[in-house]
Amino acid sequence: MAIDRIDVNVTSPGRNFVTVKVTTSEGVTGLGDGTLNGRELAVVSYLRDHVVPTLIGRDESQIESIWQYLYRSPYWRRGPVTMAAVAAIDMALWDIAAKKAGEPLYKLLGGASRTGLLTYAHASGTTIDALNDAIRGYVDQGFQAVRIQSGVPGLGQIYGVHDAAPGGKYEYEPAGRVEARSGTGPAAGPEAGSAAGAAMRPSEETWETAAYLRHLPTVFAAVREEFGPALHLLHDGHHRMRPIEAAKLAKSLEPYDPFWLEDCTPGEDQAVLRLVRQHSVTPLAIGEVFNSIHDYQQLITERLIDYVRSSATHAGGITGLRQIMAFAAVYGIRSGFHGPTDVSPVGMAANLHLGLAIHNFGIQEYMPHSETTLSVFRTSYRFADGMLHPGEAPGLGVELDEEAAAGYEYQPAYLPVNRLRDGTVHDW
Ligand code: CS2
Ligand code: MG
Repeated sequence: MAIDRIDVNVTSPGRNFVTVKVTTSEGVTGLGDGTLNGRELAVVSYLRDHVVPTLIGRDESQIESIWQYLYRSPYWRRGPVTMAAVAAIDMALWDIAAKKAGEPLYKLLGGASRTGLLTYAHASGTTIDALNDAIRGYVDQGFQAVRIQSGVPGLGQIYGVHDAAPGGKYEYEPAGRVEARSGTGPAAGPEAGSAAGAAMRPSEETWETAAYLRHLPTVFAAVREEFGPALHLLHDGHHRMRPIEAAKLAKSLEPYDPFWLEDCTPGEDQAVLRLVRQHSVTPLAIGEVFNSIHDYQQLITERLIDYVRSSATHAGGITGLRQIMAFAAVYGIRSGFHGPTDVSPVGMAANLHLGLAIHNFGIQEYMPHSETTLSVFRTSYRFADGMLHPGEAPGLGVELDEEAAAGYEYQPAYLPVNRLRDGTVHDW
């Protein structure tokens, strides 16, 4: 039994996805997600040029050893591109192992620790009324937890904030349908320079933290008044605050009992969270841009966070994320795995199987993929009464319809850029 063949599939059914398919000498196949939003083709090259040729002929059951081989042997460790590539292979090997056992993957990870996974939806609105409409839609579907993002008076488009289409379903793609434009685009920021040669640019948004800090507590107050105390409310700060601003926000949200405040500061300078902790008991979640256990060392050992936000896709697969969660368990820190639409259905299934099995599960993010995406990736996970379950199909339980996938060519698409009013590039 050996790895016979590895295909790297790139498809764009509504948004871009990178999927690995590993085929064994016995004809068993496994899928893995290596999608890195806006940098997809870098992962494709890493896989095709540097990973695939080294794995052909290896024993596909040696999942841990292959993970260590891909992680340690190239000398250049970690980083989002590398770890997304490692993740894709790792998931595919776990998928194969579970299919060979004829069991859903969670049974190989220790079995179910719960009956389902508490999950949260994304609700947003440019106004509080629009936001409340979106929340109501999710509550009607059975969600018990909702992430709330809102427009800020005086600011224009803010990342992740959209109203429902008139008379239509509340559905949006927060992370990638902002397509790179050909041509010049608006001149923005001090480095805009000459328009010539600016072939592709992401869109740009304007940000002002003071206006946001004034407005957000009023949004939480209005939502609590409308929906009462029981609905779990989450919020994503998208790394936009300085430490003292983050502490101020965490403290000002306390009366509204948030489930968590996510990414209140940029993730790199971790000691700053001590300041936020000194001033507030609002639970903190960080980690969607991290890619290894080492990124969490200080956050976990100092108990500076309450929830781990990584996904299997961006943190080295099931093997990488399982390491992080075992470490977090020692400190009583729980999972809040990243589940936006730029984690493919394959990556989402990996999150769900691991979440069902580990003891320190907390909550799972869930942005349902579009119908177009789901016509290419056939899933067996299910949602009911605010809970997700990975399903009972052998392996990860996701199939890739390669013929359908071939109909959706890769399209360059980038996340937007965030600037202060004076053009300074800002975190987001
Ligand atoms: C967001 C994501 O899900 C989240 O919490 O922060 O939409 C994130 O911006 C994208 O996944 C980036 O690719
Ligand atoms: Mg986030």
